[in-house]
Amino acid sequence: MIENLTRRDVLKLAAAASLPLAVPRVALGQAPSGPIVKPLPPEWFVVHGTNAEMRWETVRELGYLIPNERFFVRNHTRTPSIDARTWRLQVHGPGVGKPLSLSYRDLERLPSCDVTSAVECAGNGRSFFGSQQGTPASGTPWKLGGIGVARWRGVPLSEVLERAGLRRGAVDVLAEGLDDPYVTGGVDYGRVRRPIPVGKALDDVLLAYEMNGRTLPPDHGFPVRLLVPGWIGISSIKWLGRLEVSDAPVETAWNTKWYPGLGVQPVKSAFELAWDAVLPAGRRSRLTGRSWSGSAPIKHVEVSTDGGARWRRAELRGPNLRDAWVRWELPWTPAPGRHELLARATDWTGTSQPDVVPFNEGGYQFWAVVRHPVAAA
Ligand SMILES: Nc1nc2c(c(=O)[nH]1)N[C@H]1C(S)=C(S)[C@@H](COP(=O)(O)O)O[C@H]1N2
Ligand SMILES: [Mo]
Repeated sequence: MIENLTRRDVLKLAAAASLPLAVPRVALGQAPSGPIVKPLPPEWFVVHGTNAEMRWETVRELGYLIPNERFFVRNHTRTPSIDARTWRLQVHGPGVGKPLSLSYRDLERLPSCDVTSAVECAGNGRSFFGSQQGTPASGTPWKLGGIGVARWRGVPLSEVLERAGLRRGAVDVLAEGLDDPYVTGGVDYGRVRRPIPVGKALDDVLLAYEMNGRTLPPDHGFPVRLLVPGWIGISSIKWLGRLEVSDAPVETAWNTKWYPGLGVQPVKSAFELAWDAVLPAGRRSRLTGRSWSGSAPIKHVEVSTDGGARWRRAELRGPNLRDAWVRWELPWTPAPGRHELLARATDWTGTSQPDVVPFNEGGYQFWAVVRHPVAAA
């Protein structure tokens, strides 16, 4: 438990015990100065404003799960500081007969389970609308590092909805975060929130309070976040404060102005390589990567090392879970010079990544095959 204490916890404890705050700064770590609390070493992350993208070249040494300190962060504003002792989750609205106000302890006492799932931003891959298709979309210019896979533990949302007396006529569950209201272009859009249909809410959605066996970190939604397997990241509302169950379809800026009509994430692939990585020429390298789909496990992955002329099947390795990803590898002996690597996955619904995807204003769900430049020397 002790190793999970944040600087804030330490400060609170110190204050509670009225200890002099002469604790050395190094012992506490740096005070969070930006919108993200955890350290963001440049070897691990590319920072885009309030967001931090995972570098794919660092994933090669990692296992199936992305450790909490390596997981990408997408914040509309900044990570809030929430006290779990006073925190409450309100469950209310015309879709429930018995509104609830749950404490952290209440949630801990409810039945829980583990779910291994990706969280992926709908905008992951957005920069390729510009660099690969010549039609830039505005927004965070993610390459492919706006995704991570973790093992989440928490209470199935169905358990809570059942206790709240879910009504037959319930339609949507609107989840709202406790982070600051989102203001952009001079407009205050209110707190970050987005509805999910009741069918999905009852299926596999989790009220997650643990990530990879640790207390949920502040940047990933402490004390409780929603985890919506297979769906775009914005569905998985962090710092959850409220669940409003409606008896009619709900509209918010986050399902009309942004992310309209999106739910399940498409099939995608990434190489565990730096952009413009340099490999040893004339020597056998092991190309590795991961592929994922919100619809089904991955059936096969084809790789081209010559810009798309010829394709070879990669070997799939280890777990291949729906809602998460599969790792793969393939040997390659590059000739000196520049090369373009392509990986194309097909999931078990039979859907393969296309060469080109239609443009959309938001730059969402870029799932075309990405052309990854490397050099051999
Ligand atoms: N309350 C709240 N929830 C949120 C967000 C946010 O800014 N505020 N960002 C969303 C978006 S767009 C994504 S992609 C995921 C990112 O989750 P992560 O930061 O844990 O990786 O959280 C979602 N949940
Ligand atoms: Mo996102």
